Amino acid sequence: MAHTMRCDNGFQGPSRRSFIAGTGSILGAVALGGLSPAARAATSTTISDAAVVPALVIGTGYAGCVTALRLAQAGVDVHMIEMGMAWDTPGADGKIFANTTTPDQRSFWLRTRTKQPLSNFLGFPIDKDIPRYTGILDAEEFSGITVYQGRGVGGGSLVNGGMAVTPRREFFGEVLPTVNPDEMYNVYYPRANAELGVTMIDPAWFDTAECYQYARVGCKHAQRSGFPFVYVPNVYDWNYMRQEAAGTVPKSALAGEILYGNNYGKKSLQKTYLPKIRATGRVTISPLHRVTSVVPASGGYTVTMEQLDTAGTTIATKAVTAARVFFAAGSVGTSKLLVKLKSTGALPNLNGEVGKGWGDNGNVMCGRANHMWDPTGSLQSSIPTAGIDNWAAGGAFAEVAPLPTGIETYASFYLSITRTPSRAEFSWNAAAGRVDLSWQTAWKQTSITAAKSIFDKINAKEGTIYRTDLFGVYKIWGDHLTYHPLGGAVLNKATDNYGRLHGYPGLYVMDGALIPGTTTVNPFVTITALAERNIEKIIATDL
Ligand code: FAE
Repeated sequence: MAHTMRCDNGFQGPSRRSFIAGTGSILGAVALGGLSPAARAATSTTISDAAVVPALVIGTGYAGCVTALRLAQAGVDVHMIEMGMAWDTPGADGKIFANTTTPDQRSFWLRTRTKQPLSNFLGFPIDKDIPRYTGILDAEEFSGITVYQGRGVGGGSLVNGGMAVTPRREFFGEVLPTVNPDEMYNVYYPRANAELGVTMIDPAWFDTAECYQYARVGCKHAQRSGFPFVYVPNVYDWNYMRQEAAGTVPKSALAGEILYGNNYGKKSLQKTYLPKIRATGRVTISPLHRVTSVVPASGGYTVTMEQLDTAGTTIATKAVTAARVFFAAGSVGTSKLLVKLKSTGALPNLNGEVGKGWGDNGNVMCGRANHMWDPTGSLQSSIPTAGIDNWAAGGAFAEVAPLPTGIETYASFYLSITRTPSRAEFSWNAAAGRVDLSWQTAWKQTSITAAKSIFDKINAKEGTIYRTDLFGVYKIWGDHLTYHPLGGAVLNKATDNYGRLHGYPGLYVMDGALIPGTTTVNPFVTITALAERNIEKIIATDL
């Protein structure tokens, strides 16, 4: 029998008005997806060696898509360079993306063994060998932390949970202290929510859907301990999920698809910004091209890139001239490039803030073992839609995450975003020829403490304990990773207050590297809104 509850709509998710606008924009994007032949030609070819282009965007995630769309709409021809694959062609199983329960070569970026965020189940390791391939999820290992990132046209939108959260306005000063909140909350957050198609689950359906029993159990336990429980907006198509539940369409969220891509239902950038970008006819996208260098040249900058095959081998090197270069390679990708280019003398005038101010958004995971009378369900939607908002009292916002194993686990699983003071720095390791990150595992302790402020209390109230079998043998906390890298080229420090890199006119940072380590909630709406703000200013004043 479903437990009936009322969660707060605590977040400034989309209003009814922006919901309608968002839906309209999706339909508009789909309609525009029928391209003219000229537009198709413009998007099907990759960039040529020795090309001279007005604008080059490195990366095709949220910031890269916002940048390319707005530049193209302003009449600028744009070339987007993406190290990952296009993800537009089905594999041997007829699907573009692999399932979370059966990872294969499509699942990981150039690894011969999976590196799943939950490494163990019932104490047993669950990773397995796979062929080395330019797969979709990169588990990039630095000393002390593994940073998960999406690889491919669409960036992180291909692999993420779709949780589309606007930070509470009272905490915005912690997120972007030099940005005017009025313009963000009046203009750019609504614009981002509308373009991304952000909507809220229907509470009546949440209350009864079998696939959200795990979230209802999470809600019940949180509320019994006095914690505010909130619905969290998402970009998943809820009507599609209802049809999945009814068995009338192919399953995606209800088949455990998430970390390695969703074949249906999730409105990734492939269904929002990218069709609009293609419809302009002004944008070329080059997948499997990795930028390695940017140096000043007459007419702008020489951008060097490697073209990769699906084994990750360089099959060609191209050098193009771009009048303007927009770094949108993600917090880690942009920071690594800038630190290397400054340290190796390619861009020596970048200032000393480059590489600094990097944080993990306080990510920490844990599971709780419930009593037998509190099953969480063998069918779990892979799309999280609710969380515990204890930011004001304890510095933690915990999303109730699924464990879509297909069997009853009696486990509640959480990804907490926490307030943490630790910030790391990227530096060039000349001997090894790579960029290192100064993160220390012990820095996660503040995050664990913040998360414990919620879960110790719930465990005491419910008479339950932590799961110790998910991250190793007798290990409670998933404190080895982040899904939310932020910072490394912080706004108004490494750049001016709109992302223009100091020292190099025509070079811009657009992505999560601008945000100094925290968004207090899941980050992609803020990354999208900030990019919308910055590119509007850049187009108005620099072009
Ligand atoms: P991103 O989306 O990472 O795009 C950067 C792109 O640049 C990528 O496609 C790279 O492959 C490409 N690139 C990097 N280096 C190069 C190079 N040298 N040359 C060419 N291309 C390059 O950046 N956030 C939420 O708000 N809600 C969620 O529910 C959520 N869940 C997540 C779950 C997982 C498993 C992961 C990994 C992340 C999740 N995130 C979530 C984080 C979110 O996806 C991330 O903050 C954004 O994708 C970052 O956007 P950017 O535009 O900064």
